Amino acid sequence: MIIDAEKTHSAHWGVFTARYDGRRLRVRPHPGDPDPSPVLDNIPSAVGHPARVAAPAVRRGWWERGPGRDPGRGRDGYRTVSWEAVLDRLAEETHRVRSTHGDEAVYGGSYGWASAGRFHHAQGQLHRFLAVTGGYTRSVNSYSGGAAEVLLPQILGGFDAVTRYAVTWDQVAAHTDTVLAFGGMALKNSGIAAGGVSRHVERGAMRAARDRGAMFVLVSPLRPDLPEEVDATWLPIRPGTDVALMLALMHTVVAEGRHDTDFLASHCDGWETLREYLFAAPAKDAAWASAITGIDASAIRELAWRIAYGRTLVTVAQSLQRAEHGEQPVWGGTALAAVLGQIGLPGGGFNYGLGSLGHYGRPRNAVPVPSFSRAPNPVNSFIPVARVADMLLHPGGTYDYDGAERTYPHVRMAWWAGGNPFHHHQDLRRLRRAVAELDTFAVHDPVWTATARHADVVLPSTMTIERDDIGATSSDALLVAMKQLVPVHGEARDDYDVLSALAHRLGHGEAFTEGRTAHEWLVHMYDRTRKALADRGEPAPDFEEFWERGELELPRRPDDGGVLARFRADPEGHPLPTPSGRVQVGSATIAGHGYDDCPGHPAWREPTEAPDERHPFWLVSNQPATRLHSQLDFGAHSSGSKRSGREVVRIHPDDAGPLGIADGDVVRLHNDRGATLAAARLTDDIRPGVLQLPTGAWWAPTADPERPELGDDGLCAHGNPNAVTRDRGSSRFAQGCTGQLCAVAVSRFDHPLPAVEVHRAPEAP
Ligand SMILES: Nc1nc2c(c(=O)[nH]1)N[C@H]1C(S)=C(S)[C@@H](COP(=O)(O)OP(=O)(O)OC[C@H]3O[C@@H](n4cnc5c(=O)[nH]c(N)nc54)[C@H](O)[C@@H]3O)O[C@H]1N2
Ligand SMILES: Nc1nc2c(c(=O)[nH]1)N[C@H]1C(S)=C(S)[C@@H](COP(=O)(O)OP(=O)(O)OC[C@H]3O[C@@H](n4cnc5c(=O)[nH]c(N)nc54)[C@H](O)[C@@H]3O)O[C@H]1N2
Ligand SMILES: [Mo]
Repeated sequence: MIIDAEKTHSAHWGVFTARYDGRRLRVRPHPGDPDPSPVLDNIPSAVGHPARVAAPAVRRGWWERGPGRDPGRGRDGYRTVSWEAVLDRLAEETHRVRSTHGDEAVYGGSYGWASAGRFHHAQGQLHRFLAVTGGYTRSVNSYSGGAAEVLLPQILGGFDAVTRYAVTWDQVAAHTDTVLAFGGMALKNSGIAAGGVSRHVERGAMRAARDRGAMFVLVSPLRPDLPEEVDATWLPIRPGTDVALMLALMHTVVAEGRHDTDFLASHCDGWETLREYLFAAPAKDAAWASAITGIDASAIRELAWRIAYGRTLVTVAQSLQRAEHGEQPVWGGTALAAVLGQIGLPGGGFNYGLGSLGHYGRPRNAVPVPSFSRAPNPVNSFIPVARVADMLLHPGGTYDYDGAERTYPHVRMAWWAGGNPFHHHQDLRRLRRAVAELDTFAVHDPVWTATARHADVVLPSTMTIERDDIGATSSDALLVAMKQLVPVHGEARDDYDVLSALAHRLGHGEAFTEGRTAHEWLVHMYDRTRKALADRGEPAPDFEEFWERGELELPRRPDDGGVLARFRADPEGHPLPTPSGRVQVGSATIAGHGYDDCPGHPAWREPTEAPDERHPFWLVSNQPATRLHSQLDFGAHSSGSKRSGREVVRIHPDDAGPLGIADGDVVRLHNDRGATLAAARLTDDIRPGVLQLPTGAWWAPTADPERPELGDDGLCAHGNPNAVTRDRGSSRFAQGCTGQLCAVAVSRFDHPLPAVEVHRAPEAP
């Protein structure tokens, strides 16, 4: 490894260059990035950090007593063992589970973001390993968009088609008159793109639209969800009620005869059903919605007037559907855009998730980007991803999903690489009980996350900065040579090497590696892109030249509005993939499932958990501004945003005052499920009655002095909201994650403060 040279690399939060002098790593954003993400500042702290897993580790209880149900997970100590010993034992255990209980007894859903490189992508590696060695129970959908992923193909189009490649930022800058953003389009969120992002264009595009006279309307409990520069009109809505506002906007537009009857007739299906619901008692008018949403009826009527003229774009952030009945605002936003007749127009209509992620709203590359080869999974067993604790706690239990009744498999072994369920799942104390049911839990991670601390076997992975890879995504034009920047930490190994060694022990080594080294895989993966470039007659440098240059700009397809624009122009010739081929503003298919919590048209349903006397606040647990999820939580930028080492909860002064909470106080957020500490920040940028605590502070369970009966994990000392969130599906239809919203109480914490000690390896007992 050559040190002290400037090298290219990439993270989900941006392309960068870095220089390592043998001690320190200096990181600089890519010179072509107009608005780099400050999350880059977390990277240098990772080098040699005490949170790293330095050598393979096994949980004592598992190593000494063997596999089996064990509430000691999360509580036991660890000991270091050799790679040879741990790989032998793990291969043996995998074989035992499969031969005793069948291949579906291995859970390899392994949800998570891992790192940006396309070869060393931990999930892809693990799935391939589990597939070639016999198969596994997989997961479907994501925590990000679980409700929308099941709904959108039924009502509008494929998930990628209506997030990535429909309305682009260039179109917003050039064409949109009114941007109606439900949940906003926070720059903190679009800073992140799966596979990396070379140019953060969102701020510039919004500013250009604003300079042209476009109006931005922010519907959100939090003001910073749109950048200050766009001067948005802020409608601080009560969380979880957006569909009521959407219904009232439709009602008002229709009552005044300003809906697009032609578009509804020629391009939509189910309008009669929806129309009937809008006007049936109680009429879904502005006064009705005002009582539910907390937004003035006059403001709703004024907004309905505004959006019916000119080019209007409705966006719905992913957060809205990460909640109970989360399908409804996605459907409501689609239907609203259809009523306005705007779907498929440049800069108009509906773009699901625009602004939630940096890889949305951009033209598509004209050539495929490198990706690691999948292997077919011979087992056809799956769960919707966020139902993992239900599966472990109720093997053989039944549940509804997408029109079918399904049965949970009996999983004995779970395997995780590149994800952190003890960050991302809801109700972490319940997840701990679920994981206790396993025979064996194997985790690959570079750092001692809360998940690693629940594993029986911890396999130390290299970090992305310790290996060569290729960064790419289909909606970013830059292919990046991700070069190794620093030496490998301790005994860490690439996931590929670990899984190759295990595959060999299980007799499938050749099938897993196809005889390639990691470097040979990179060349192989790059070759697909090179060939496609050559076929188009474009410059197609060979791998060595690409690597030498550090990057390659790919050609892009025209920014033509994609499937929605083609459908608008010719609904018969380019039908949508929905049951009718049209926009389903109502759906006989979904109605046919008979789910009251997701009926056959967008509808308002009361949530079954909402603030009440005991738990008077909505807690919004949104994505953190200072990191990606839980990754590099110990990094300089993430740590710098904490107060006294704890995550910050935002609270309105009118709420804090009567509770005797001052800025900087440590508070306890709690409900029946558990509690977490956080440091209070008082701000009037939040709707009263709402608290906001981002995700990602590593779970630090300890006893709660206010509720000792909960045992040793009643309180998170650090500020992880999943200590209190609810583990339940969005509806019987989609079963998406509902982590964004839950009801809590808040009080000042006047007990001695428990230390936060999770950013280092657990002590040997
Ligand atoms: N309450 C609440 N909860 C939520 C959400 C919410 O809004 N509210 N949002 C949800 C959403 S949208 C998401 S996407 C999830 C995110 O949840 P995750 O994707 O699970 O979160 P990350 O912190 O990105 O976890 C990635 C893990 O991979 C590890 N890693 C990185 N590189 C490598 C590698 O090369 N090899 C290996 N083996 N490991 C690696 C990191 O150290 C880290 O532990 O959280 C969800 N949880
Ligand atoms: N910096 C950073 N960016 C990220 C990520 C990260 O971890 N860090 N994660 C990435 C991932 S994996 C994903 S899936 C996306 C997620 O993208 P989103 O889900 O859009 O992101 P969030 O920040 O969770 O939510 C956006 C905003 O929605 C608002 N909101 C919450 N509930 C409601 C509601 O009921 N109604 C309305 N109108 N607004 C509401 C909140 O104020 C919140 O700030 O973010 C991506 N971007
Ligand atoms: Mo996500």
